Amino acid sequence: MKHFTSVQDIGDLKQALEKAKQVKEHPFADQELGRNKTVMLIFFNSSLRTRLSTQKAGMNLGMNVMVLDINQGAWKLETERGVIMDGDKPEHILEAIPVMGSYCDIIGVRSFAQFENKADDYNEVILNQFIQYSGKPVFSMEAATRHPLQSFADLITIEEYKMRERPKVVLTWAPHPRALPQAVPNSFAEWMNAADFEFVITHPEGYELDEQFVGDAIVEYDKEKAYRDADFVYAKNWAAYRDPNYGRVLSTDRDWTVDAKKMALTNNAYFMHCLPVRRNMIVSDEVIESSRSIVIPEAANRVVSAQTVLKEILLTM
Ligand code: AN0
Ligand code: CP
Repeated sequence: MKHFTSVQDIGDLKQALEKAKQVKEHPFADQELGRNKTVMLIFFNSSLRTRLSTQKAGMNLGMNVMVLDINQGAWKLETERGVIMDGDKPEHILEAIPVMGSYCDIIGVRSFAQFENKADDYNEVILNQFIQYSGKPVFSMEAATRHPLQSFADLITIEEYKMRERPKVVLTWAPHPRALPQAVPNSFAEWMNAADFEFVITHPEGYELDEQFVGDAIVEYDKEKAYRDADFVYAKNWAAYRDPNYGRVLSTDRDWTVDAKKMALTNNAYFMHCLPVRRNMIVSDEVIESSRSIVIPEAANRVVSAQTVLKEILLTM
């Protein structure tokens, strides 16, 4: 694997899951593989899980790990070519990227959708500049349109907990006060479609996702109907995708909060969320604290997904 930005880069999913299982069972088996190799984690946005789990994954592989928060201590970066740089940004990303690439062997990038220009977001302008100009393998730690390390961890978790071969997985929109990217739901949909589960997406009118990610999923606007017989309920907020509302909050209707009443419609479903989660907006205290909530093992599997991906990149270097 050269770069890791979407489900397509991981290859056969069954094999990837088998590799992840090996990594989880023997986390220190590949300490030699990463020796004297440096992974650099670059954050344009906040993070708890991605930052720590990817560092841990690198350490488990014997790698050196460097972390840079662009907005805390680095120079503010200009990202557009051709601008006269007389404003508040002292450095251009076109120099910063190859410089950072010269200090490491693998680069991880977190760069959320900015909701300023839909085309820039959906063309992954920032992530692709890293791929083009760093000269190093690049992996996404949540870019504008996808969060593949999260989705891979989600898939690993579902495989661990599922009681039938083809479980019913429901992705439900849930309310949130601020505009959040579509990366997590886009990516989750992409991975669930690839895994060929019974996959249903439910959201209020106006929250339709990009069709390239929805794929063959069933979109059910009646949330009670969607919840029925679900084995997994995966909650996430996202801002509107469709024009003219791209990046806007259209609803904060708490009728969509995941609560015990809706969970009672399911096949005793497990509750999942990528975290961080706002309690009693996205999910009630009762549901997230229940024995069916698997958000902590889901987050723990972020080490496994990151380590599996880093290992695959190291193996092809
Ligand atoms: C981010 C998002 O919704 O994309 C990161 C989730 C992993 N969440 C927030 O900004 C709260
Ligand atoms: N789930 C996830 O990516 O969390 P962080 O934003 O804390 O990294």
